[in-house]
Amino acid sequence: MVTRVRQDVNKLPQWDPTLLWYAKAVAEMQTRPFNDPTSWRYQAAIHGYQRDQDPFASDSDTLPSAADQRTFWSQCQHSSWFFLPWHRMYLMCFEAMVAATVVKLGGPAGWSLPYWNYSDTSNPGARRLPAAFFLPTLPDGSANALNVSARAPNDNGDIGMTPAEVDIRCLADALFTGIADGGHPGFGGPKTGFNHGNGPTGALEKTPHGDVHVAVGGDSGLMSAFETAALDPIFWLHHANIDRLWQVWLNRLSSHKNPADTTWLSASNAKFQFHDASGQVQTYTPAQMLDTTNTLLGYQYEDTSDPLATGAPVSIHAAVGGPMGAVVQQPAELAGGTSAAHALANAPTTAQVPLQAGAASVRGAALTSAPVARVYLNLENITGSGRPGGYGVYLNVADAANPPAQSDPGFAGTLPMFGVQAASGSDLLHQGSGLTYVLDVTHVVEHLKAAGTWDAHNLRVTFAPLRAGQKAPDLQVGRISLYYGD
Ligand SMILES: [Cu+2]
Repeated sequence: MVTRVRQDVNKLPQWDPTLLWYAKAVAEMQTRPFNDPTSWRYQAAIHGYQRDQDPFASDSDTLPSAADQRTFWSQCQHSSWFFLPWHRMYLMCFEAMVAATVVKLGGPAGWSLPYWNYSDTSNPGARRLPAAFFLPTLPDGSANALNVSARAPNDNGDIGMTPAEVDIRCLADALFTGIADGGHPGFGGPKTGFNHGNGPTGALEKTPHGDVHVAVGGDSGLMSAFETAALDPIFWLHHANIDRLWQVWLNRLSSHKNPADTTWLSASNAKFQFHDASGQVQTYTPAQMLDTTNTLLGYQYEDTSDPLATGAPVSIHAAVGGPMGAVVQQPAELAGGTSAAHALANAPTTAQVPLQAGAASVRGAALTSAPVARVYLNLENITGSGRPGGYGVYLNVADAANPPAQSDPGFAGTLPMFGVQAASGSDLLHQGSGLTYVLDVTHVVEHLKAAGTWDAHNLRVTFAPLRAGQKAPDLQVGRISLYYGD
């Protein structure tokens, strides 16, 4: 039963009651003690927590018990097929807490979380922070709790986010679940158990999700790391949009389906516990998260229409039929990879990737008669510390020291470093194999072949910082490899 509509923040007046009440509720939640599960800081700690990164840490903090922290904190699921359902659970509980707070403060019932559609190409201001998130005061002159200073430098909300960082080509991916073998990581992420952030990342989770995080947070802000992201009130509108894009993807094509695997549906290899708005502990499963209009969730989005124009790229996966007509992926074939780590810097760097001309015979050779094969660039085991922003990736550019604009056909995509520190083992909960991103570079390789700049024995991969002043003291890509796949 739908009781709430999550609205597009860019279509709301600057101080629409939804935003005004959000600001008041955030301020109220910020006054609650840290060990209160409905407090602002506790809610953010559910996503990630590390004491030495807590900007509000104080000697007067009363922390929850160690057992409580282990059960409820640092639970966010990343680089996993649980990314979408886990964040849906998280938003559901948070939204109910804000709604209850609004009522307590004398506001209307039924408050619902708005979403930030930064990918709306019909709105030139879509990539700017909505005004309610940077104005210093509310209309009555009191402080605005939605305005936080720990963000990337911005001019009237303009954080310099580019179209490539909010690209939604992931909506053309046919499969929810990737295989994590060097081929496509899936729209929703690869099959994992409980996973806080190692390994290949699903297409939606990389872009726009990760890019928007680091574009808003910059090189020191809250949004750029798991442990602080949810302390920024814009986090929740960003994730409402990611949650909406899940529904948009499902609506696009009848062949777009959620996993039917009971391991995913019941989270039988993981356990997701939250406090509901009344403070009761609940265990939720992805199976409960499939229909936003069910009794538990009770919401729908103002707009879930298909934003990709007619004739938009349809993934090759859609054409591959498996048993019973199911869409399947064949194992990817390695075309070549580096044998040493490549260090990233605050200036462009280039890695040489040796390719074996004879490798990947069937699909590699057939590449010229596309679309029978896809080409995937894997950036594996990216490790580092801090908040190093993001990189643009280019293949075989002419002037590697001065890479061209992101509109250049040699531009392969972005590498957001959201979560790199958590994935690198700098925090006790994780093993530390780093982030792994997979870029579908089929279109770039086709362009290079047509331009005569493709070399079957050597690939040059250039990494350029997305923003000046990014710090990357110990950031490296463990291995760079190229795969042919479906
Ligand atoms: Cu996020």
